[in-house]
Amino acid sequence: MHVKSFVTSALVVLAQGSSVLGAPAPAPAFPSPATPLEVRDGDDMSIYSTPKTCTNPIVRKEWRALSSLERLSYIAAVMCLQLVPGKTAGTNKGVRSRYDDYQAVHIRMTDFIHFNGFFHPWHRQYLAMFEADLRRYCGYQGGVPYWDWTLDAVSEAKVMQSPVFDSFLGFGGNGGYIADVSNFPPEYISMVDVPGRTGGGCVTSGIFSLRPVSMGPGNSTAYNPHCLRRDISPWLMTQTLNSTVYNRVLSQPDFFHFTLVTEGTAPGVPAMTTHGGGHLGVGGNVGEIANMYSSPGDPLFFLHHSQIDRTWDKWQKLQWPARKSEIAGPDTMFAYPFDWFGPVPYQNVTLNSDLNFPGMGNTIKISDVMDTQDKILCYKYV
Ligand SMILES: [Cu+2]
Repeated sequence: MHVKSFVTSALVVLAQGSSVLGAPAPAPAFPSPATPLEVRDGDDMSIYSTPKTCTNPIVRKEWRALSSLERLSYIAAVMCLQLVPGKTAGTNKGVRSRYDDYQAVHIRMTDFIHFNGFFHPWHRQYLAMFEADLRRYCGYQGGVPYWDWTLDAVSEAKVMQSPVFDSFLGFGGNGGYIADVSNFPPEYISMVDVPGRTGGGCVTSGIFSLRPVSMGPGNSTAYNPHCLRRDISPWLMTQTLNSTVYNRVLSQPDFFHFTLVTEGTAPGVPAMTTHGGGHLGVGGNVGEIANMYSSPGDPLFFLHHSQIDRTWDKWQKLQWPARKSEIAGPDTMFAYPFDWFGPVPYQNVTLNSDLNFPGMGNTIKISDVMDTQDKILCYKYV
C-alpha cells in the first residue's frame, strides 16, 4: 500500500467522518480493511536488531518543519499501522493491529522501563522499531517527527494553538471539558492531580478521534475499545515544557542527573519537567497519554518521545564521544534515586544490560542504542 493511496483514504475518511465529529463519543467509526493488508516482511522481527552501516540516516524533523504533504503522509502511515494486522494478539488479547502491538508491549513493560536506567535506551529502541514499521508496512519515507514543545510553551494560548493539535494536519485537539472526573474508574486517573486541566472528554477532532483505543486505560492488554481522551492543561505545559526547563535538563553534568531530571526528581507537579509535562500536560487527569501504561494509545506519544530522545541525543552530542558510553540509573523501577515510595533493592544498569521487547523483537543491549547512527540504529535529528 502506497503513501499516496493512504493520504487519499485519509482525506476520504475525514470527509465522511466530518458529520460525526461533533457527535458524542465513543465514535468507533474507523474503517476496517475488507482484507488484511499485506505484511511484506512476514514475521521477520530481527530487522530491528540487525547491525547496519549507517550511510544514509533517516531524518527526524520537527512537526511544523514538515510540509503539509509530509504531515499527511505521517498521519496516513500511523493510520495504516492501525490497519495492518498485529502479531502479538496471542498473548495480548486486545491487539487488533500492528499499532496495537506497540501499545501492548509498552503496557507490559511499563514497570521495567520507567523511573530507572532503562528509560532512555528502551524508549529509543521502541521508537526506532515503530519507525521501521511505518516504513516497511506503510511505505512511509521519513522519520518519526518530534514535537518541540518549547516552541509552544511560551504562553497558554500558544499551547492550545500548537500545530500538533490541528484537526486536519495534526492529531486533533482537546476532549470536551468534564469538570468532575472523580467518578471515573481508577484505571483512568493519572498518578498526579493536574492543575489547570481543561478537557477530560473524548477527542472530537482529527482522524484519530474516529478510531477507538484498543487497550487500557491502565495496566491491561485485554480488549477494551474506548475513545481517545485528552485533558489538556495549558498551564502545566507552560510550566514544564518551556525553554528554561529544557535547558536545565540539557545542562545536567552526567547521565545519572540527566535522566533523573528528565523523569522528575520527585512525584507531583512541583518537580515535574519535560517527560511528565508532555504526558500530563496533554493527558491531564484522565487522558490516555497521561496513563503510565497505555499512553502510546495516543499517537502524540510518539512525537513527544521523539523529542525526549532528541534531547538525550543533544545532551550526548554536547560531550561527544564521552557520553556515547555513559549510562546510569537503577535496574528497578522506583529504586534510588527514584525511591520516593520507600527503599527498593536494585543494581545499576550497565552498557551490557538487556532491553526487552516481548513478542516484538530480539533482546538487545543498552550498548546497541547509545549512538543514533551506529550499530542497529541509523537516524538523526534536524
Ligand atoms: Cu514509556
